[in-house]
Amino acid sequence: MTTDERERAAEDDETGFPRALWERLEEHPPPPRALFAGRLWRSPIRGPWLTSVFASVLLAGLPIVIITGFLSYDAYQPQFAGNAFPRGVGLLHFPSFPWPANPAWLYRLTQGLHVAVGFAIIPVVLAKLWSVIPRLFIWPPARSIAQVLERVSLFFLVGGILFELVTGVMNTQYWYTFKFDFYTAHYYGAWVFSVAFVVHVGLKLPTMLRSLRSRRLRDELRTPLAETVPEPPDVDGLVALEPAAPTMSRRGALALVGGGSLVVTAVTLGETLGDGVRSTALLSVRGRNYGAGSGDFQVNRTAAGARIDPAAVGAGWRLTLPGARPVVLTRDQLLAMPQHTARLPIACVEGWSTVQTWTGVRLRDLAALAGVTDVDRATVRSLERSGSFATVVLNHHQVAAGDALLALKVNGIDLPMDHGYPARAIIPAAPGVHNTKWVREIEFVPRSPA
Ligand SMILES: Nc1nc2c(c(=O)[nH]1)N[C@H]1C(S)=C(S)[C@@H](COP(=O)(O)O)O[C@H]1N2
Ligand SMILES: [Mo]
Repeated sequence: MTTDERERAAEDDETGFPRALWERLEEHPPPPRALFAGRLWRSPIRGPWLTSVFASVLLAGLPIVIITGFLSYDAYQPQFAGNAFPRGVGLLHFPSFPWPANPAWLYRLTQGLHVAVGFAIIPVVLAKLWSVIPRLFIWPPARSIAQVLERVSLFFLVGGILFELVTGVMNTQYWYTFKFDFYTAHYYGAWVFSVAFVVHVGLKLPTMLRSLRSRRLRDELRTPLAETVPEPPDVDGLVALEPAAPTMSRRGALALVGGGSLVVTAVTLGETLGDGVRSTALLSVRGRNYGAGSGDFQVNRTAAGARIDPAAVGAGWRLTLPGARPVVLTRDQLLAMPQHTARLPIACVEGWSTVQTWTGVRLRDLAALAGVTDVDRATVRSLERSGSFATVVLNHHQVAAGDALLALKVNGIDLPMDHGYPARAIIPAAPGVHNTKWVREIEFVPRSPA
């Protein structure tokens, strides 16, 4: 459409008769397009304005999900071999930086947002896809190189968001029916989607802004079903050429989608916020209510599940600090060291979190005991010897932080077996996975070898 035509179309919009567009459609009737637009997709409320409203919500929400997602990758500290995540990432390395150790709620916030906003946008994504479905059937399918490129980017955009939402939700539900590794797949999917998203926004932002201006939200919210009429025909073919009678107003559609988001949020957010409100998380697969005891809170994997030999955590258990002069400590010796107490969250990548009161020995005190004053990193090893929890590498912030603990107690009692007895790491601001349970060894690596 030329600028001239667009101006005329805009003028005609005011009177409800977009002559220029009609003329254009009559001059170049694209038969299959008319067929689908007229017979198959007949909703009278589908049109560029409604699409743009959904788009603007996604334009606000998706960057939050994308950024917090990449931050989560960083929080896993993939620059350290041993924190093998995501496995097999070669070229697509997001620049890594040492994840900070404060504020303590950092990962709880970023990952909570990732999962909560990710859930909340699901109804909006579905509505947006519904609103543009006629575009899937435009004819001819390949009119120009530019159009082919746009459609290829749409394939990655739509495929990418659906893949990310489905795998993300499945991960929060412990539903690993897929054969691939969740983290690797979700990470590569994130790159595919993010690039397609940036391209798509670049191509469509002007259309979105123009379409948003074509109607006033306030007026739409006042328009009942009886007065709902289609938007003027558009060059993109979203508006039905033979619209059916309306069964829902635009404000009804917005309320339906918004209500859907609220319901999804209401049944998932409790798990993210944790503790007091957890019982509201109807979609939680982890149990909504724990007992009132000091050790009664979310368990990611039980000692039995991790195949921890009860004999290995009895009186014979020792903590080893390897180094130039290795240090071997009993639990009583650890308890005899200065104890520090901190209220810290465990915030899992899966979106749940819980805040508890932990007591134990500061990691930096253990480093000093091992003779390492200028710590570069520390490798924490578990009695659990296989799988991704066997070793975790912590950066220098995470060792130096005053609240970074080898915890021996929680809420005033000895750690329960399932929470990592005899000792577990509790690292402020870190993802839950870095809070290694059933620790047997911590190797402090100095910045410059002594
Ligand atoms: N050895 C070991 N440590 C572990 C895990 C594990 O399975 N094995 N799970 C990790 C994960 S993913 C999380 S979120 C927290 C959960 O701690 P909790 O089970 O005490 O709630 O422990 C972390 N430490
Ligand atoms: Mo976790």
